[in-house]
Amino acid sequence: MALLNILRYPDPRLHKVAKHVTVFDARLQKLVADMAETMYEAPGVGLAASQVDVHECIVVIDTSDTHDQLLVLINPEIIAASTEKIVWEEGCLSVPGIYDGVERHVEVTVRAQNVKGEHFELAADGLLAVCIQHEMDHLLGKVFVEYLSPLKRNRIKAKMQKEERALEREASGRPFPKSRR
Ligand code: K1U
Ligand code: ZN
Repeated sequence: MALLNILRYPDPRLHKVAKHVTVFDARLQKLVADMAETMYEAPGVGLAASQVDVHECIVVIDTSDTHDQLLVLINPEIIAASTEKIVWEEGCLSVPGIYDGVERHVEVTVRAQNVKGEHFELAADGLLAVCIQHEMDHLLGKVFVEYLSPLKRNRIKAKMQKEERALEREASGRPFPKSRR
């Protein structure tokens, strides 16, 4: 297995729309295993393939306390959603350190395929329902900060860009200028 690189907002590749999966082979099994390892290591409770620069409709989720309830959703579709909504404080592995409230359906029913291509349906509420909606947004090229006000979003973008420059400098071995610390 291997750890995958998680794209960081505002990387434009996070806005690509993922394609339907049609081939259920060993390559897909390895990708799912690598995504799960990457999610657990981060640590996070979900990961969409878009976040690791693979633009295919694949999601892994584990919201259990024991980290042993891996859910794999391939080609997920929401087939029912409650009218009741909730504002949930969300995070994102592509926007590390940022948490903010997003309005989501309280309950959703999702239809998806497993890694063998078999169809199944799942009814979810609480964090699992929120996580499914968050990950399915990734597949559509949408990052949760896009639900926030333009002011908040631009502040987050500027903070992430500053962090990116610092990470690039660190990797290059060049010192950070004192005036910009
Ligand atoms: O898609 C992602 O970037 C994963 C994201 C999923 C998510 C979390 C919360 C609400 C909606 C969607 C995360 O996993 S962020 C990290 C996180 O929530 C977490 C990290 C460590 C332990 C428990 C949770
Ligand atoms: Zn995310």
